[in-house]
Amino acid sequence: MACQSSKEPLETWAMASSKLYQYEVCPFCWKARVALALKGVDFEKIEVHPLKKKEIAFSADYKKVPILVDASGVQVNDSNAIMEHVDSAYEGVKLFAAADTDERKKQEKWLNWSEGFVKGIPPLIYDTLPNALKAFDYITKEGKFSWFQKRTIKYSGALVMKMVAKKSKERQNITDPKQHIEDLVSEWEEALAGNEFMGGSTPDASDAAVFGITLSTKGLPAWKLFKGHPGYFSWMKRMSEKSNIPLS
Ligand SMILES: N[C@@H](CCC(=O)N[C@@H](CS)C(=O)NCC(=O)O)C(=O)O
Repeated sequence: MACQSSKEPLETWAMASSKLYQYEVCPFCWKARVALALKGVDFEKIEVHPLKKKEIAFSADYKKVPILVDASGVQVNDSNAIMEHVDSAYEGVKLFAAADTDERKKQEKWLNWSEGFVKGIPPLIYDTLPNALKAFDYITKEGKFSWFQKRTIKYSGALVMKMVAKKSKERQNITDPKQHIEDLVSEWEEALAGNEFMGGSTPDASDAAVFGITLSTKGLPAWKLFKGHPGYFSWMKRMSEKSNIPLS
């Protein structure tokens, strides 16, 4: 399956050499995708079977996604580590400022904030079984898995994620998942304080993280929530332009 190249021009080129092992609906994977796109790095997306995970069998100890295997064969696990690796290994917009600077502290602050933001997403998108099934619908459109595999992933994935989301909602004391995300979106809008990006005139790692997390809801009912906040949506459009990742 991997790539829908006509829709995502900069993300997947014919001569792709780096490989990103991912799930299409995984917000952490989207963080890595945005960082790679902002840096203009060509890469191939490899969709991982969430139950068998044979695509990442090469990774003996780390069994989560995203995993990046870069053009030199270096394996990098974890979305934040991937963003840092990509930033230091490639030219282009700087996602991270030098350590111990005020700029870096601000980036760390909003990256930490994004860890809370991402936790609010599952309660929102897997709140009911129909919504959870919708979130897994993408799998029926992907070409790589067999008909049977697609159905197994869709139904088992939706059931598991609905349960995970319910537990997560309770743990976080979230009473209204929609309102919870609305409040965080307003907080982000306010913190932008009229700047184009959290990084100022160019996106930084926190912009990449928050935009990536937002993109993981593309096509789902939750997506409308983000588009309903004018300041946030304008920032999304600017991020879309910079990363060349379309919003539709
Ligand atoms: N801290 C990691 C979290 C990655 C993560 O939790 N990924 C999930 C998918 S969204 C995963 O692979 N879970 C294990 C599984 O599916 O078995 C990161 O930022 O990359």
